[in-house]
Amino acid sequence: MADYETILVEQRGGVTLVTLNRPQALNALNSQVLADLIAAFAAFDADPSQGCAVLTGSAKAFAAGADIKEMQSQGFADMYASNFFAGWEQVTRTRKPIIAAVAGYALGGGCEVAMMCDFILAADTAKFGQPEIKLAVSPGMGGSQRLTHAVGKAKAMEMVLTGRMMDAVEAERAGLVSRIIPAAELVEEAVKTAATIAAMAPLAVLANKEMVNAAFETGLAMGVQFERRLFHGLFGTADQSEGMAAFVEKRAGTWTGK
Ligand code: CO8
Repeated sequence: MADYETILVEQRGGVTLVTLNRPQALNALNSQVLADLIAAFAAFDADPSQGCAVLTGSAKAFAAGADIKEMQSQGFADMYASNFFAGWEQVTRTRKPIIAAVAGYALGGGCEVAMMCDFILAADTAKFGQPEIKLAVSPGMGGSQRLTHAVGKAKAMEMVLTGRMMDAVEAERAGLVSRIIPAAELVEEAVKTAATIAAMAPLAVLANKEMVNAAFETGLAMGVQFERRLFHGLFGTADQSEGMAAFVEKRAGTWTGK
């Protein structure tokens, strides 16, 4: 497996576990982290033995934001010309699912990257926030949009205007995270959840992820149409014949990814 500077990558069966590893900066996201993550997720997407990924950080911080020290000396011209942060959208183009397993701080860019993943599992220690306004800037990696989609305008507006953090209980109640898990079991439970997904028929996993995402990117009529087309398309796969035959014959299905 490739060597990365700022992340650790290991395969656990069909699950790729990616751990942010800049403990000295609470996993602040700099350009090296971006390059490492893009390479790791591209390798994960291209590896047919891998079905689902987990992105996690440390017990103290998933990630405490974009690297303020890297951005400090940048001016408008540098940021605009380099389209700073645009590379992060690449993470959302990963076709297989990525679960964010968040313990401790997920602030600014850290919260934004967690929200780029397909769903968030939160440790009971998790804290989510968009505190950029305190630095006289704003979310820049999609946070103002994805947080608003996830928790609604009232909470999103309060969080981005005040920089207030949300704990795990509030985040679950608001719909930002799918479940809360005791911190000591977070990674193990996230890998187990990812293994459940990795054991599904691979084409069905891609199609199901794509259609849920369409709910955020299109209107209802287009989204339902998109779902229907993908649903029809899955009836062209060998795994659909196998899955339905296995059900009728009361046995487990075995998938070819065809
Ligand atoms: N960037 C760089 N270094 C960081 C960051 C960060 N975001 N967060 C923490 N660190 C560093 C600290 O500087 C410190 O380093 P050192 O030991 O060298 O001084 C080390 O990590 C440990 O941090 P603390 O000593 O502060 O740890 P505490 O436990 O006291 O506090 C906090 C933890 C509350 C998380 C605190 O570190 C903090 O407030 N961090 C900053 C949080 C923040 O503001 N994040 C948002 C950053 S901006 C962003 O993400 C998106 C900007 C979008 C701009 C769009 C432009 C296009």
